[in-house]
Amino acid sequence: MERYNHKIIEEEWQKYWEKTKQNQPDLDKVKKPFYNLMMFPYPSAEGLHIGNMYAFVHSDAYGRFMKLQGFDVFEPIGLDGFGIHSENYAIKIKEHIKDVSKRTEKHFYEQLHMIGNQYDWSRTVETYKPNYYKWTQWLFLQMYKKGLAYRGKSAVNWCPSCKTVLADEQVISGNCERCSSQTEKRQMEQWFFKITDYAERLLNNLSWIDWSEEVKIGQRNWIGKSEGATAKFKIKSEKLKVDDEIEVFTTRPDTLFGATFMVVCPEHRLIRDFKKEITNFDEVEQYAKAAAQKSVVERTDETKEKTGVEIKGIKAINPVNKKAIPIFVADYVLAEYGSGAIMAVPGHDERDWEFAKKYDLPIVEVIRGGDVQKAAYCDDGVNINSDFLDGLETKKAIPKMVEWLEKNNLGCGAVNYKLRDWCVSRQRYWGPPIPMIECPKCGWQPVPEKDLPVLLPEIDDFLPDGLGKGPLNKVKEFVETICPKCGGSAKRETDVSDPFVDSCWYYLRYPCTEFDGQSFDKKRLEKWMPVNMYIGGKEHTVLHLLYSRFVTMVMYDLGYLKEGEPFKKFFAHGLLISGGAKISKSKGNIINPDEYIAKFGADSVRLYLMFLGDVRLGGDWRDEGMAGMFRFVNRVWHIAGKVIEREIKETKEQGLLKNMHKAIKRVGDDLSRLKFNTAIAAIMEYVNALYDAQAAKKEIGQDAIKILAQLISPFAPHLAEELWSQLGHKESIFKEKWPEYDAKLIKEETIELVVQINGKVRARISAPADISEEEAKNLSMSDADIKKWLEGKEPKKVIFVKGRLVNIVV
Ligand code: ANZ
Ligand code: ZN
Repeated sequence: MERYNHKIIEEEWQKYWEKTKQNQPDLDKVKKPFYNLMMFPYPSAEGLHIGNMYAFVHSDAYGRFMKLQGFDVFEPIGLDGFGIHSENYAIKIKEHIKDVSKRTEKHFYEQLHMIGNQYDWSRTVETYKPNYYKWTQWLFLQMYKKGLAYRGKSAVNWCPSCKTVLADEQVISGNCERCSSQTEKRQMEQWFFKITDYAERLLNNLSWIDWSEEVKIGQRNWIGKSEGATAKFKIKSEKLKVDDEIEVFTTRPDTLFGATFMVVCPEHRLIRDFKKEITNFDEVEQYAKAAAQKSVVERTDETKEKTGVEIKGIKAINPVNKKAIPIFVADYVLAEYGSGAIMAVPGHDERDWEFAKKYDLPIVEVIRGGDVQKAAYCDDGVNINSDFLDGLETKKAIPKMVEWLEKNNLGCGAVNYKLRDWCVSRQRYWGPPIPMIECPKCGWQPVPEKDLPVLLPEIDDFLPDGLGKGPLNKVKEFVETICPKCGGSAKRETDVSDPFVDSCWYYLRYPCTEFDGQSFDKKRLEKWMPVNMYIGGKEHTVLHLLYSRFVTMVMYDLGYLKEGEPFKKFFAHGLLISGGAKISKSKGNIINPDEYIAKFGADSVRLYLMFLGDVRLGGDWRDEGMAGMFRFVNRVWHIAGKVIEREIKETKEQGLLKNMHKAIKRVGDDLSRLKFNTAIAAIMEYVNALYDAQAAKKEIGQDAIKILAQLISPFAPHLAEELWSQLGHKESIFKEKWPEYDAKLIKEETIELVVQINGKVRARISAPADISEEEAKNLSMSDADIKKWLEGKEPKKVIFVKGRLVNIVV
């Protein structure tokens, strides 16, 4: 056999796949559909970097493995090209976003071809093409019709650098998700999707979908459900008789007897409504104005000293004991949560306690358990100083108080969510225009569906001006239109929608790209939804993944889909770093995959990326490692060539057969659990065994190479195809079934090692039956799940039961 020439081999097989259309399943005819989806990429204009490839090749190896299991795998690709990210880049390099996008798309698809993934290239989707965004606009209209899209004024996040509003989910610790600038709060009228209507369902379904616990916890926290009660406090003016009441939300209605003051947020209506009665209004207003400017992060910073101002001239009446209590304005109470006002219980809430200490306010103990003059006691306990609640435990006291509030018409049981509605309008150019028209007579009117798409006009000056309107506002021909209801002159909405609206439904489009007259086809999707395996980054825990679930539920409710959840299984990959550091331009450690593919071939790059460590945890790219993997691929090539030349059909040697079947089992088991790196390690051991056999002059049959080609095929598909064809096969290796192992041959060679932490089973890993105590410990401690459970804690003791279990005591 000749020297290994990846260039020729890889080109040849990529052409072959294209010619035979073997990666383009007939979506209506196939019997065992498997939708293998990789998170929608938004390519940067520099092209794909190695971090993107990292995710893509894992997803592909899994998809190829499923194909070998006999599934009809559909693996689509496309690009999410609309959005601030691309637009900011175009502005930076002073080119038109349209030209940049064209160039990016070309380069992006070229790069993806090179890596050899089994994409169905006949079904690509690009969000900025009118035949796609027409349906994004259609989606908006469905939301509007269902009363789930509305225009509302509220304090929204404003990015001064991107010059647009952002959704809450796009603000990460107070900073813009796209450009990292600090965001501000602005009172503006915007379009929202009412995701809060779905809060309970979004939460409940988490109990059964097959996602990692980490991502589920992220969504649960973001939705942030709290159960408690609302209570009404009457407001009393010292000068006048005014009849008003303020509602508070509390998770601890059982502590009402301990509420010794009230705190409202700086934005609260009380300050405006009682302007005349407030005797220190200027001071209050000054504080409120300054506080309203601060970010949520600043306001909720627990390490910062509490500040506030008493609102003099008015008092609140505690509904249970009718005591008049002072009212404060303080920034630690947020406008967006609950009712923007709280009953402060300093004895049992830390923030309130700090505040009470600072302003010398009474602290009353109502739950027994600590010394509330020294610190707040925040746990459950037994009520005291609480009249009809005295002697009751928290679990009983809460419902009793709720009952009392309801009976006296002073409040009721209530549930609160942290989740806010999704702000979807953006004052930018590069997105789908929101299909709404404002008529001076008829108000807001939706664009009739037959008039979609509302085309994004081509304009030269697409820069945002930051005055609160998007660049489209400057385009007269676009803005001026006719009211669909009365025919009078009207104006188009000039905001575009958030790129997350583009990406919240793309997986419905992939299987339906040929349908021109509809966004997606219900019957087609009955077969293809929900997605079987979704792989992507966990940074989208509350962004894309939450939006997609919401939109799928709405489409389901509208009768367009048969399933109400989009992703049966979501698997989060870790991040690739390079030389120990995050990959970034400023660190000078950008890895351009094109170069490495040219030098070592796609197969070696793929193998290396998947060998770097547990994909859940990410990996660290090192050039030496890459070169080492290239040597391994050459070793595979060399031994295969030698064996094929010799023309011995069957391996008879028992030791080698054992190795072969062990490898089949290990690679298959590991791949089905997405343990790519250990699967590759098993292949390497097998290759070593082949070399040992050769050195010992044992006869190696071609069956040994056949198995090697099959085992390596999900990782190195070109190489596998080439070996397969040299073995005399006429069809693609991917038409073959994954090999089966002979259980008798490997009996008791491997066991399932149960790993416990403090006696609880936390992982099961396959290990050699004769594994030593030392090895078992090391293997357990390096398991990704175990690492996560240990949270960096050092074990106190490790108990080992030979052939069975490891128990780590911490
Ligand atoms: C009285 C009380 C007594 C509270 C007690 C807690 C402990 P979660 O669990 O996050 O939902 N709160 C209500 N609205 C607020 C707002 N807009 N800004 C800041 N804090 C607010 O928190 C609910 C608790 O957070 C509520 O219950 C309220 O304080 C406070 F021993 O009311 B609690
Ligand atoms: Zn009109």
